[in-house]
Amino acid sequence: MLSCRRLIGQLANRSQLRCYATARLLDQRYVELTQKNGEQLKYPSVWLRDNCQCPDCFYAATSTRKSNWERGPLNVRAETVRFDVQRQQLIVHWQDAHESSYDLNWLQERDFASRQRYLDAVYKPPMQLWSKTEFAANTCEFAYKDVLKQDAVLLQWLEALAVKGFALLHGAPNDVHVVRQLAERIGYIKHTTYGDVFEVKSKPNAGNYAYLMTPLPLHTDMPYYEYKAGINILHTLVQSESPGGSNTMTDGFYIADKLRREHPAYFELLRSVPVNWFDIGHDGDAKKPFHSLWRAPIICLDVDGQYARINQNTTKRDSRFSVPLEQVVAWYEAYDMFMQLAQAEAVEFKTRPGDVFVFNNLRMLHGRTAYEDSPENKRHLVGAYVDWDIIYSKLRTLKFPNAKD
Ligand code: OGA
Ligand code: NM2
Ligand code: ZN
Ligand code: ZN
Repeated sequence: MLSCRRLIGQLANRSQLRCYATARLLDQRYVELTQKNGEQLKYPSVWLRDNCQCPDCFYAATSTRKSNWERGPLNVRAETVRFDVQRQQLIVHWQDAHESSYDLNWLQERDFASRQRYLDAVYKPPMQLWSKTEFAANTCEFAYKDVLKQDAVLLQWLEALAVKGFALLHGAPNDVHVVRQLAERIGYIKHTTYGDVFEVKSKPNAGNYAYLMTPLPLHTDMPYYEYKAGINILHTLVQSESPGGSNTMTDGFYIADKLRREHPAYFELLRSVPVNWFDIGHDGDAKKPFHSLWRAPIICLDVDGQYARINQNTTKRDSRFSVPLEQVVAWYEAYDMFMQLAQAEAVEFKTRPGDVFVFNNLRMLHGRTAYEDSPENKRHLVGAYVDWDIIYSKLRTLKFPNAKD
């Protein structure tokens, strides 16, 4: 039998279709709705009052609560509750003579028991972690021009970045503005101490290890930033014809998870011991000096205990290790295991001119194999960053253009 919610979804506006429900007050603290099929929905009355939808309490133009409470709604009790079948609404009468009504649909969408549904659908699509052998199956590829022209493709690209952690674009023109165009297609480019658009090529007096032709071991960019760059957009204009110059990549969240399963004590050390990440110098000839410093562990979890950020860059790890002496050796053992696992799971591929390699810089360890750079044999990439706040926002506007309604 179809659930009430599905019926409403499928047959909206057919007013003859009604869900019968009964409402009751439990201990004046909760309101319980029992639907005809026996399904129950339960809401704290303080939350109902806090989210009253009447024009005195709610400003429809911005879909937000009005700020008429100084201390919050905790002290107003519900007096009576009933379900109005005709209007398909829960009606609450409060002790201060206020009345609130809530559409059943609205309540169902805010069911506390199904809260994960909202987090997965709207907050962030669940990530799919992958091992080396699953690389091909997780590779999503798009045509550059389609990403620029079609919103549906832009959405697929951003979804792939959020879920798989990387994606490849093909067919970009030989133009240094490609990365800016992609960043602005999403929203806003990120300005950093390396500028907004940066050129990755072998440079004399290189101000960053990435601007050499030596191997660039697995790392994440900018661990030395509190607001670390979200995605890295790397456009290949010229690829080295020498052997090497290939990209390497490992899913850092997959590695963290493997470490957690196989070596929980090491995981705990890398999750908890803070490392000082630093970057001191200046970029190119502009000579604007910088001194970046951010203290954070290698594996960072978010408030839900999900993987949030990996920090790793050997060249940016400060020799000032500001932890108790007794933690140091154990930390190095854990770090060594993490890097062994990361290297064992690293994939390697060589981009061609016109390719744009885009990846989640909070998640993917990435690097590059050594190459020979000479006047006749060059390698030239152009890069830019975009923050995840901007990307998720764009993704949601594409997926839910009527979110406010
Ligand atoms: C970087 C980087 C990869 C490459 O510049 O941080 O990871 O292919 N570059 O040169
Ligand atoms: N670049 C490419 O974190 C880093 O310093 C990695 C960043 C120089 C902007 C390289
Ligand atoms: Zn109200
Ligand atoms: Zn990098």
